[in-house]
Amino acid sequence: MPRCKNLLLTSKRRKSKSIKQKLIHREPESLFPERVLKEEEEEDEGGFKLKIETPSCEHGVQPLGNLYFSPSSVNVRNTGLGNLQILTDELLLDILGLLDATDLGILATVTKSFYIFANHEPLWRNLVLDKLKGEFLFNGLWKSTYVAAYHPKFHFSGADESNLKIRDFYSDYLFQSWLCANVEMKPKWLQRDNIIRVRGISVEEFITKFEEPNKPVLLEGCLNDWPAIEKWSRDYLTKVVGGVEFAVGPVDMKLETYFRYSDRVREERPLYLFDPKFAEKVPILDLEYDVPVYFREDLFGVLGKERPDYRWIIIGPSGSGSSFHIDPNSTSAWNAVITGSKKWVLFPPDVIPPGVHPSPDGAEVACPVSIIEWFMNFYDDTKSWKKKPIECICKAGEVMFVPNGWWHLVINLEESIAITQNYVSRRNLLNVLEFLKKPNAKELVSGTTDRVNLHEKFKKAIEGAYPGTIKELEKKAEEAKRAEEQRVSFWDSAKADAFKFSF
Ligand SMILES: O=C(O)CCC(=O)C(=O)O
Repeated sequence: MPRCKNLLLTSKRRKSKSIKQKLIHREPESLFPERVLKEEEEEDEGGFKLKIETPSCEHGVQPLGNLYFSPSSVNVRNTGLGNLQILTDELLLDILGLLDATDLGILATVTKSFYIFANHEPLWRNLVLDKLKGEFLFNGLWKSTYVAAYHPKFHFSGADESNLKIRDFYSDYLFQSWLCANVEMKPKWLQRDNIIRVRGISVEEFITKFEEPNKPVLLEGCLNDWPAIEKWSRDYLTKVVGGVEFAVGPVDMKLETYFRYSDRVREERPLYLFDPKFAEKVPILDLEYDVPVYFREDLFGVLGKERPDYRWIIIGPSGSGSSFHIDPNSTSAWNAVITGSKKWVLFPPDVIPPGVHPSPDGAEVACPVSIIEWFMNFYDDTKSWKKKPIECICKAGEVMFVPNGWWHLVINLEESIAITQNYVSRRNLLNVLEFLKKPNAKELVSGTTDRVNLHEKFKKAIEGAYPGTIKELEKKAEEAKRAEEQRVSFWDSAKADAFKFSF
């Protein structure tokens, strides 16, 4: 995962999972899958609707299933790759990712197949980010952005060059990549709303009903006095931040440059602005929001400047977001939407979301699919599960409470600006200490450079600032554990007695 907050997540490219059959049962002559998708959508709610003004699939690439309806039965993908045809598309693209722009350009002239692979936009995105860092003027396509930066006098011959159609090229991988960049969220993915919403509850009620039992909740009406709610428009932010650069994936970018990109982007995983130092960089932003009353206890504060990263400004276009992860260092979090809206899907700590594969030591999480592909391929799996995920749409002015250990995925339904903070309170202090003490803390702990010593430093600072607190919490936890064991054994014996009586 490119964002620093989500170091637990190593995002891997999807395995090419077969595209839903319905996409491929089409007339052989239909070379433009998107037209067919639009027609199918009307009558079959299992189809996908494309965003308006979706360009046809890059260079006319079709899903592999279409090959079976092709009169020629030739896949130009293979004939044009020679001996390399045995490689999977992913592997081939990984190899092409080692080439520089000139070699890619040359390769694109070799065969139709190489033309398609060497023009694959994510390869050019990597080249742009690698070479130009955040200093690029995105013009809608990564390749032409790259070329414009290095050869300003060169002009693409317009749409023709960037969208040359190749007949009889079939690839699920490339087709899926285009589909994911252009598909609309289905209404049924947005419908489920089973989160508890509260307004104006007391801090005590929040603690007993949600924080203590570690349950998510959506808090309404607690941002009313934030100046940010009134002020943080695009124009205002661009003006107050001036030339300051923010963290966007692997690079730093000026806000203006980022908005230029996000206005034109159409990709499966849009770059996301996620900056942990925004308040230090632009102190006025710090003055325009306030920690909601429920989250004022902030025990990592005892570490002063040595505390791990804990607050972020988040900005992203529709379709951007965070794929499944658990928040760092066993902290809980709140996420306040200032403009826009976000769809949330959350699973409790004991339920691993479908399609997600954490390593046994928890140091890595492989989530092979993008957010949108997760909805396409895994969302429906949870329909029959007893433990359903918690879902909702969090709108401007609302705050999500994300309890520690919960898996969550978030997708922006429109351009959104949000603030999130991760925190430690007495309710999760023991969890956090236990997490920091793990033998593989070096891999697990994030948001700080001194990962190994964080446990000792934090424990010592808490003991200094709040003497006796850790002991007291440990005693309480021990009592709660004993009470739970007694409750379980009472029911076990009651069940055993009932069993005896029934004979
Ligand atoms: O994209 C978002 O707003 C969610 C961020 C998130 O999940 C996180 O900060 O842990």
